[in-house]
Amino acid sequence: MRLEDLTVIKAAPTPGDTKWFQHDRFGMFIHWGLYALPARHEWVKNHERIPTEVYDKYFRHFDPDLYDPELWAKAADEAGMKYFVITTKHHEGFCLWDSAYTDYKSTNTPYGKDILTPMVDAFRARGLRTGFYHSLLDWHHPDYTVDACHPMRDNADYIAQDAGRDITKYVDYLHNQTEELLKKYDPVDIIWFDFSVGPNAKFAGKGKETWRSEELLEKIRKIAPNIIIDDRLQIDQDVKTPEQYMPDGWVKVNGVPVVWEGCHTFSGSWGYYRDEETWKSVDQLLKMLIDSVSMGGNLLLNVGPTGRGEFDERAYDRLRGMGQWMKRHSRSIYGCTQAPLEFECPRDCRYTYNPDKQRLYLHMYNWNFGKIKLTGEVCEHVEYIQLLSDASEMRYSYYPEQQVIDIPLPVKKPLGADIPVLEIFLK
Ligand code: FHN
Repeated sequence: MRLEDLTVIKAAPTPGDTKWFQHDRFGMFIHWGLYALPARHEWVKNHERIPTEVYDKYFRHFDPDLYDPELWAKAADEAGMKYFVITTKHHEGFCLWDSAYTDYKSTNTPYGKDILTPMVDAFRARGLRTGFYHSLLDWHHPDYTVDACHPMRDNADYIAQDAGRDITKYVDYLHNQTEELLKKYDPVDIIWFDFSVGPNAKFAGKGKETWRSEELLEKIRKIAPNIIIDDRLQIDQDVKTPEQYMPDGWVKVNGVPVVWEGCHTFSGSWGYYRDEETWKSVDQLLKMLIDSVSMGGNLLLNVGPTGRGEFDERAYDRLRGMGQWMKRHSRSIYGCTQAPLEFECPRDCRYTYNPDKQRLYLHMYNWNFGKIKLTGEVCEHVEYIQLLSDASEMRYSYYPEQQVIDIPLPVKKPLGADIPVLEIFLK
């Protein structure tokens, strides 16, 4: 087969501009809010059924004196991340910017300043695209009614007061703040709403009807026609968002491959969780990135900064480790996607493919000392092979009758790459 006749999957077209997104592949999620102070999960208000009047102690003590978004942007940039998505407001309702629609914002805390503007400026200064995560749930707003995820869902007195709450006023607030954010920080590249609440035996759910999602999408597209919007308004837009698991293939909707981005934590919590220790290794995190791209997707990897405004050392350690690999191997990530379906991938390896440059990348999760064998359709297209980390030639023997290529490998894995990659030039 001719190279151009091979089967290379492409995602269905999207309303927003996802071309840059599918090229850049790798972003930083940041979950930061008052929940950094209890430091035991961003759902602490829910988990511990904390009433707002008690939770307000975190508002009164929010003073991230060591906050320096330029350090955050540097860490993201050097890790190889190309966009960031910050929680402008999480479920607790606390806003990181000087919103005209609420007093529950960083400018009214002891910190006394707008958090969001310097962050956007710092990340843009390093060339990263801007994404806003905005919670649909709001456990602080006076008109937000109780549902299956509400911290007060077991409190009969609080539930009884729902009669006096008007959820449509909250949804007006949601729409107003969305428009405020998009206008104030234009051009925003991604808006990441989260999430629609299912019904249970006790409470109604909150979905696209509650949020007036169609109306909200129209307002958003009027301000930012090319913005990327996620799927959690219950109306699919530009990107599907599998969370905390690796799909087993290119994500599809009704059998059609779509733009997708997996979002994951380093540890067991999105918000800073001091005593939680299930931190993924650099090797695991790199394989999550490679696996995502090998299936045509993106990886959005989350950091939860501390109440002092810093990334913790465990996060810096993982970001530095990923950056060391990305420094020499980002060519196998940026601009890459799933390899042609006709290419059989060797055992314990992953292919990624840059269709524009006609280069195939073989990521070796295990070092098959002695040799590694390519088989089938790919063999007739190989023109040259090098080790990506140092551009050293990898000589090989091609047996056209058997459709096999043998690539001798030294016993010891070459230095410079925990996950070695062969760059295969195709013809
Ligand atoms: O409840 C949130 C959670 O705190 C976090 O923000 C994740 C990130 O995608 N989204 C929701 C859980 O799916």
